[in-house]
Amino acid sequence: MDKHHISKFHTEGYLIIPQFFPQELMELLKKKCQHDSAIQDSPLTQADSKGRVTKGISWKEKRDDLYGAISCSENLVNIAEALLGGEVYNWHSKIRYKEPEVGGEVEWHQDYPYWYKSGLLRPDALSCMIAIERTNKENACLEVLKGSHKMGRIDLTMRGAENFSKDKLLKALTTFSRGGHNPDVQTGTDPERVEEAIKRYEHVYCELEQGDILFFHSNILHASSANKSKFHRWLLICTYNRFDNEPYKKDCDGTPYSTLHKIAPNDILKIARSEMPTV
Ligand SMILES: O=C(O)CCC(=O)C(=O)O
Repeated sequence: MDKHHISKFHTEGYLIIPQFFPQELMELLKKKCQHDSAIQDSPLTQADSKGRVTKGISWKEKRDDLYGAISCSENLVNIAEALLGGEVYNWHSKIRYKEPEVGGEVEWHQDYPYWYKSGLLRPDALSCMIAIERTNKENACLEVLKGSHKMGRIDLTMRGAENFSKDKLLKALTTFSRGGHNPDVQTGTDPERVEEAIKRYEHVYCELEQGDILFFHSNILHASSANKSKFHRWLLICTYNRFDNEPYKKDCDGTPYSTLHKIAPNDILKIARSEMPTV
């Protein structure tokens, strides 16, 4: 990671690093995911407006398995620290699985507005997407609007509340303004701003080969289409927050700081191999 990469990330809002993780590790990780019933039966399964689903799991706590080890990858975390300019900790991680032909769409959004509601004062957080297997335009790779992180935090708006009764609307607005979760209400990035941003910023398909990684800024506008292809799309996304940016809200959805113990590449591979008999 040199100055050029750091400055590219800050100018464009994202950075792809090819061939970061070895194929053997990615294959072992894929096997673990494929056999993980928590992913298949996940309550986090999300349906888009057409009912197409994206499966996944997410976690905030320290995990002692391969998922946890990769989130603590020494080489990866060192880059996150170089990009954010200081010590980081794992804010959360998740696996996102779009099945062939049914994987759902993700609308244009920024991540920071949600974390802002959880109590992050600054957007000093980023995500790293790890391609467990190839992801391209065909199987719904991540799309970004290059440089759109410079717009700063865009407001979230509530969706689908048009026909709510007065009482229900009041309850929804109260939860929304506090950043809490209300199952009746969906939120999204202000569509008017998104429409304008699409006209001004270059639309990039972040195609990744197996083992490539993609860092993206917490304020970059990103989305992905439905997976209409015959190919699976498996991604691990690890999110890091700067240690001095821990959320001030303790009762919300935020993760408090805890030291991240970095794990060396060989030790991650050992963990992956040791988990094999059990998957
Ligand atoms: O799964 C995807 O394609 C999108 C993931 C995403 O938008 C996110 O993690 O913020």
